[in-house]
Amino acid sequence: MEFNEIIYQKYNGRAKITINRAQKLNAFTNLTLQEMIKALVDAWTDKNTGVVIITGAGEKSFCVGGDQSIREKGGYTAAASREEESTGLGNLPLANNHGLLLQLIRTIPKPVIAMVNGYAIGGGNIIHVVCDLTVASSTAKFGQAGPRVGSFDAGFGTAYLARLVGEKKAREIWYLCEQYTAEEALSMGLVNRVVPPDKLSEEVEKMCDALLAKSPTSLAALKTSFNADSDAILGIHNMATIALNMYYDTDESMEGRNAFMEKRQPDFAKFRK
Ligand code: 2NE
Repeated sequence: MEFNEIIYQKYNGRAKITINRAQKLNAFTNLTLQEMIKALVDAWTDKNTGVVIITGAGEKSFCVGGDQSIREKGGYTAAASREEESTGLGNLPLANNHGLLLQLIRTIPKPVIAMVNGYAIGGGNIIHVVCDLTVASSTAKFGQAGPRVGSFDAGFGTAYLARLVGEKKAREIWYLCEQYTAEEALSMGLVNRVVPPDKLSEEVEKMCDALLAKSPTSLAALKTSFNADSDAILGIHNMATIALNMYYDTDESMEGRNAFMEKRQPDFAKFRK
């Protein structure tokens, strides 16, 4: 399989997806998301694969969410959709591709480990949130950006996040858009383990060995049963995706995006109702 924006490797029972846009802090485009979807489907159907790793290229970032430089009024540009034709998955809006990716991470009947090597911000944070397990570098930073940049990732990004960290903390994370260290993430239940950056791969490999030594059917059944309790969140997520696509068509949303790109504070006052 050939990819442009991810690196996909399979070895020793692992399928490893590396978001390969380090020059953009691994912000995703539609093509990135579609390639991740294709890789996950391959990992699902490959009998030699028992565990999936998701990470980001370079040392600075896991993923910082949607690529704001290709966002315009109405959403992320159609320019990228020509490239998407190469995946054969059509040109759905970015928010829909993101939702499909989250759903696939949850439903693939194999454990998915997020190996968070730096920034996990916005839609990038939510990718790791829905993974089964998260191992973070001590240099990682976590947070949401939506209300600052004119976006929101509700559903799994809110209701499921709240199950991990609690309602108050989840609201704080979204409303204030602050960043949290890996140690803070560990103490709030957002990640499983924190290790020094030079031990990150080693720790994830150990975790993969431990998972691959277990019964695959037992793990699949456990994963599915853990999901059952939160599967209804998909309905909220899909509703929120419809709302997000409409929001992307507003001046209010563009003020957030433009302020970020112009490196200034957004002025949302005129949009208060
Ligand atoms: C990521 C963060 C916290 C990093 O801050 P800092 O201070 O370390 O770096 P800086 O200078 O802000 O960013 C470095 C370069 O990366 C680019 C910046 O524009 C900057 O470029 P240059 O000035 O060097 O040319 N960059 C950072 N994030 C980017 C992004 N997402 N897209 C394109 N370029 C990006 C800080 O940069 C930050 O808060 N970034 C914004 C994160 C963000 O807005 N994410 C999207 C949220 S919405 C979303 O993820 C989403 C969606 O839109 C739809 C569905 C689902 C999810």
